[in-house]
Amino acid sequence: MLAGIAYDGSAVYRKGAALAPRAIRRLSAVMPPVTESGAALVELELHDLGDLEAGGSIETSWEEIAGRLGAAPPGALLTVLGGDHCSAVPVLAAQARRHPDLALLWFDAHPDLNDFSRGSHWSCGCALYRALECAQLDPARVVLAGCRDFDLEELDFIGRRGMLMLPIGEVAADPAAAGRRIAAAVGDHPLHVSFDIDVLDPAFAPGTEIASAGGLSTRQALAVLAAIAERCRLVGLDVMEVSPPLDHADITALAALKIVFEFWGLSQRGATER
Ligand SMILES: [Mn+2]
Repeated sequence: MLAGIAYDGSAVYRKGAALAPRAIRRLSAVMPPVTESGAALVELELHDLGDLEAGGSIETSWEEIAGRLGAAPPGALLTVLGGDHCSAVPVLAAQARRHPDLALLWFDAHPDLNDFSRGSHWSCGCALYRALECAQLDPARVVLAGCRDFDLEELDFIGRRGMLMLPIGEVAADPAAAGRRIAAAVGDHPLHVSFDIDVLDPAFAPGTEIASAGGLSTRQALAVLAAIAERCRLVGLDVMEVSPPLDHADITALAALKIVFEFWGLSQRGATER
C-alpha cells in the first residue's frame, strides 16, 4: 500500500517537500521493477492511495490521515512518501494501531526529539517527539541511526528515556554490523522504518530542507537495511524530506526511489525466507 503526504507546513527553513510525492512518482517510470539483486518486483501488488490531504497544518489533520492509512489491509506493507518529517506522525499512529507492538527505526541526521523547536510544537525538530505522543510509542522500542546534529534537550531526552542511538561514525564504519545491532534491539517486534533522506550525505541527497555534512552514502544505508531485513519483520517504510526545488538532476528523488524499491525487494525476500 502506497500513499503520499504532500505536506511541508512544518518546515521552518526551506519548504519544498510537499512536491516530493509527485516528483518521486513521476521519476518511478524510469526505474525497472527489478531490485539490484535481480528480484522481480512485478509480483508485488501495489495499491496507490494517492496523496492524502494534510491541509495547512498536520496538527489538525494527522488523525484523519492516520485513519486512512490505518485502514490498509492487515498484511499490507505500508509505504508513504512525504512530506516533511512531521508527515511521519500519522504514519506512525496508523502503524502503531495496525501493529500494537510496533518498533521503529528512525534514520535521520537529526533526532527530531524537541518538544518545542523553532517557535512551534509542530516544527520538523519535533517530529519524533510528536510521533511518540500521537502514536503512543514506547521510546524504548525506537532506535535512532545516523544522527549527527543535535539540540542539547534532544540528547537529554535520549539519555533519560533509554533510547538506543547508533552514532553516525559506527553506522558508517560498518553498516552491516550496525544493521545487526539494530535487528538485535528490535527482536521479534514488527518494524517500521522512517527514513529521513537527510540521513544521507548531501553528496547523495542534496535536495532536502536541512542537509547535514558527514552522512551516509546510499550504499551504506542500503547495507544497513539489508542486514536488518535478514532478521526483522518489516511492516512499513516512509521516506521523508525530499525537496525537489532544492534537488540537482533529481539525485535526491532517485535516491529515495532506490531506497523504496530495495526496501520492497528486501521485505519480499525476508518474508519468503522466514
Ligand atoms: Mn527528520
